Amino acid sequence: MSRGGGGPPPEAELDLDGALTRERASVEKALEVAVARLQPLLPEGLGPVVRHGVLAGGKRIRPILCVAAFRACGGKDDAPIQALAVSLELIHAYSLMHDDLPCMDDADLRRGRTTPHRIWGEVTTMAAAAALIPAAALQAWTSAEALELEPTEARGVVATLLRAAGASGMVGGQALDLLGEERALSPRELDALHARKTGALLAAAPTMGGRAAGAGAAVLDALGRYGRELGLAFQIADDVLDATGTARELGKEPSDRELSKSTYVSLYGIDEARARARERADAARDALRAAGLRAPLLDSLAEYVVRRRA
Ligand code: GRG
Repeated sequence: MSRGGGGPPPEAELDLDGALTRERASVEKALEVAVARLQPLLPEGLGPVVRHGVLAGGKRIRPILCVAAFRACGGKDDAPIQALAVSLELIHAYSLMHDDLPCMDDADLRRGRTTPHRIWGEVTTMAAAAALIPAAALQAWTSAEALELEPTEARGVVATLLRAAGASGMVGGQALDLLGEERALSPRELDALHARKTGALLAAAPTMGGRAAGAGAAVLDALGRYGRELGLAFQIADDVLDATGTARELGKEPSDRELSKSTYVSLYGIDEARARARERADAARDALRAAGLRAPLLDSLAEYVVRRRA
């Protein structure tokens, strides 16, 4: 995969671990606020489930991508963008809670902890997770207002989130995944599935950040391409980790083989899957460079998604 594209020279090295620690701390604070706002509205018994599902760890890559893109596009105001960014994490949290249910992956462990349905039961977990979907939409809408976006931009930001979360994005991808179990998918089918299931929300994150900062069409296009490539790199790396990692390392039981899923590893083997993840990450970075976007954190995050250990 070519690097360069005529843009500025490669970014100076960034202390990614330090940056991630700082960014995660900001995300956690904003998530605490979002969850606290939801607590009094929830029927009795759902509060702790929401806290467990949203606040119990996680890499927080989606909100970090959103904030990083916002800053790269000249955005300055931190509190409202953090609030917007966590709308992505609320959607992500609900999806993991549902994904772990017995009718889907039937998982006991997530982020090194017992899954909520094993503690509070399926009905309570399903309801608590479902409450996060409209909460996320509201969170996106109120923070678009706080960012004082023009109505068109505000609508665009919220629509980007909801489209990525919905039938043409994550939910559609998950449905394809469930329906495709026990069947060998072609490379094209697997890419299409994961572009929706995992890629859509990851691609929405930088796009929302860019839109919130008032980026123009060319930059938004580059952020979209960056996000789509990074999304597929992330999923390929996820499949490699599932095939090579232990429950202790991953914080969850590896499950792809047990569920007879088509994965990038079943399709290509571990070495080629790793190489393909790296190609996608390079393509993501190329998209930034070709648009002349100086974005050291976004650049490093593309590297991070393929070298992460969990
Ligand atoms: C009922 C069809 C239907 C859909 C409901 C369950 C669901 C919606 C969607 C599932 C989406 C899903 C689980 C996608 C997987 C994405 C993925 C690779 C998750 C792991 O993300 P990380 O590694 O997790 O960012 P952490 O724990 O770090 O937050």
